[in-house]
Amino acid sequence: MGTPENLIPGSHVWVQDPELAWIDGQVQEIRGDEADILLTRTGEKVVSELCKLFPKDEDAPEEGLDDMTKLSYFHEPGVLHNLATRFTLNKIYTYTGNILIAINPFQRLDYLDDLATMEKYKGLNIGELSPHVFAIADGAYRAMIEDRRNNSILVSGESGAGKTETTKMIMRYLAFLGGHANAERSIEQQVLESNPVLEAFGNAKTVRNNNSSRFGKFMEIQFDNHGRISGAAIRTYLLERSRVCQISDPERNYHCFYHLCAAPTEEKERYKLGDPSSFHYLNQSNCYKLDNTDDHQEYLATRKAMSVVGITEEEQDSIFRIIAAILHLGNIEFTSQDDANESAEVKAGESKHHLETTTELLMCDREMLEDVLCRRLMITPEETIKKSLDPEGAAINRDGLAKTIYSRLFDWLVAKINVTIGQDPSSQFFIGVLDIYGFESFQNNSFEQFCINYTNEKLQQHFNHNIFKTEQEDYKKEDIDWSYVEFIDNQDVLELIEKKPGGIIALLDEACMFPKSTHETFSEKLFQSFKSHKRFFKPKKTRSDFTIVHYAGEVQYQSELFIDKNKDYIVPEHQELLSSSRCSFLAALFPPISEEAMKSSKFSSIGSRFKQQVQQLMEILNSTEPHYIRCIKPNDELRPHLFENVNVLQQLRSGGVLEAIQIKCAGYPTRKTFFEFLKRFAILAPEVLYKVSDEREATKRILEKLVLEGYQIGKTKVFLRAGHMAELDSLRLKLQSKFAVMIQGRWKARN
Ligand code: AOV
Ligand code: MG
Repeated sequence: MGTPENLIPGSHVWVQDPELAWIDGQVQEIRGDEADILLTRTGEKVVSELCKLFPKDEDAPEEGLDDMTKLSYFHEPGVLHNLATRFTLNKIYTYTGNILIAINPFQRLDYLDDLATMEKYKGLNIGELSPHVFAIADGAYRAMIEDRRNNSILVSGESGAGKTETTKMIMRYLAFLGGHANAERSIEQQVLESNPVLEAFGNAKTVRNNNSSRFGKFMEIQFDNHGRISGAAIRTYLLERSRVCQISDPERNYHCFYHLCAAPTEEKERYKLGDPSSFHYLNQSNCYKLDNTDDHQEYLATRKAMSVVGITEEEQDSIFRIIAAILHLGNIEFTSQDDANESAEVKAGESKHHLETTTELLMCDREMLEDVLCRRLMITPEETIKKSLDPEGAAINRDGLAKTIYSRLFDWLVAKINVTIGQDPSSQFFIGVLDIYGFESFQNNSFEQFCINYTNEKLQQHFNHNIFKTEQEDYKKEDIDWSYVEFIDNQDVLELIEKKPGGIIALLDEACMFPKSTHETFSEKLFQSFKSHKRFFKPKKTRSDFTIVHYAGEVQYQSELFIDKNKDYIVPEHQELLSSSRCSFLAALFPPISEEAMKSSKFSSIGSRFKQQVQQLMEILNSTEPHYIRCIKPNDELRPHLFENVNVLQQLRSGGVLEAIQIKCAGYPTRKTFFEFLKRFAILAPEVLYKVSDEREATKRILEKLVLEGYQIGKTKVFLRAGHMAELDSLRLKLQSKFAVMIQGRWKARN
């Protein structure tokens, strides 16, 4: 991409640097294939190969450019420098054509999302004001109204990059556009207040993000014929269940547990709660508090939000009682009745006390709870026997019960919010907003990361397809002169994961159905099946780990818990216990299941169901006009004012942003059918259209009249270069306002 032949002594260039990715300097001398460079920052001299240098635009405006497609030198260092420059000036948004890049500021920038800012962006075309999430939301809203078509806004980026915050801004803006003035429990208020509720129960502090979403969310905001919000539907994806009973330092469990432990004294007494550090499910980590967050205030806010979304006081009481019960349940420890360490029983002392409290809070039978925790029914074709668990087995069993209760509770919350807000059956169109967990690669990666990364692969493909494929195919179809830009497709990773039969999910299901499977036999099967797959390998020095080469990098998965976590199975005794609770709320979470279903204990696969959900989501997305927001995390310390080049570059690469920029710049970011074009722009030069009936010809004449350069006219569409659309639109807008003034003037004159 560099143009070394144009470099001469004195040229300003970008040089590769191991720490900062790119640094700038000036060419001093050129010797053959090499050049001496004087680094601007340090005054040091370095030698670099000519072909590794990139020209630096010395005339670029100091404040950077708000759209990458306007860069005069388009290359990696240019893009990075532009983002860094803007970030220093607190300009966190930058366009790449119609993709918005948003860099997490890790600080409140008030001017970013106040009411005045929303007012400003209302009804403006993209590009008329500085880049903003509101401009994207406004564009989606207007496209929906004008084209009468569903739109979607896809927010992506790695964990902690700002997806959830961005999504909330989009929702606020849509509520602002499509709201019903002054109604306190209006639909839009309920839509907005669903956020704190779902965050309290579905978000937690991780090493990557203090408020990490542990579930995916797609929200369909429905509008009526007048463009007012008339309903909404929230779909959530795969809550991380394991967190309820297992956390590692310095992470936290779900926020709601800490909120409740900071509730007003009277409530804490009612739920028999103490300090979070006294509960096993919370004290596996030393982190109890979040910076800048007061759990007491959060508790009150959650309660209030729950009321807004229609959760009654009584239901709230039950919910928090169940949350408290989970904490007490986690404190029940087991010991062995005999020396053989075989038959578990609840330990004397504290554990008995917690057993008692759990019983009270769950309003169930004490003996039954103890029995359910320590023993398991074994059903064989001949007979049903009750088998004692060993203490370890009992603890696992207890955790299973906790997870089951918590995930049912979460599902209930989502369903309840959906009922309260209500779907509008007569709604004409919607804007879908997707906020889904970002790509994850930890020290330990299990089934959850596998599912999360699979989703991200799907979304990446959607992005690729839209940006790249449609772009190229469109050019091809239209016979437009176009040199192809190669791009990386991730179809092969997707096949590795989701192919049926033979993909990883399918093989996992097989392993789950075969009683003798272990994680080792499962891994072995994977190794055999994908021996020569480009995207899969067995890492060295491990026995059962496997590595997938994802679009965003390699991730090493530990297969230990895959089989267990893939089984969506409720222990029949748990079911029976909970459905017999005297708390009608809890009992209703576990409606009795038929004897037959109970006996068959057929395995249902979480992975396969998740795959199906993701596929459904993709179908919905494919039926909409997509808008993309790519969030970027400027550093891993979650600090304001810190922009780490290497880190950002990695995200730009893995998110396909750089390729998108390249393809956009090289090509024609805007294309319109002749009809669309004329509908919009005939007004600009009506005089040239006299007696022209052919749309193509008409389009041609208008463009010639307006003296735009570089556009191309295809078979059915016109292809415009970056910047053309904005130019045309502003001409149109000027003309329209002139007309408006004229008409107003005449009207006044007449009256
Ligand atoms: P995520 O949704 O992308 O991560 P969040 O939206 O939760 O990330 O952002 C992480 C944190 O960054 C927030 O809690 C804020 O402190 C800060 N932040 C993000 N965007 C902004 C903004 N526009 N202004 C100010 N602060 C911001 V994850 O859900 O972990 O994938 O799973
Ligand atoms: Mg999030």
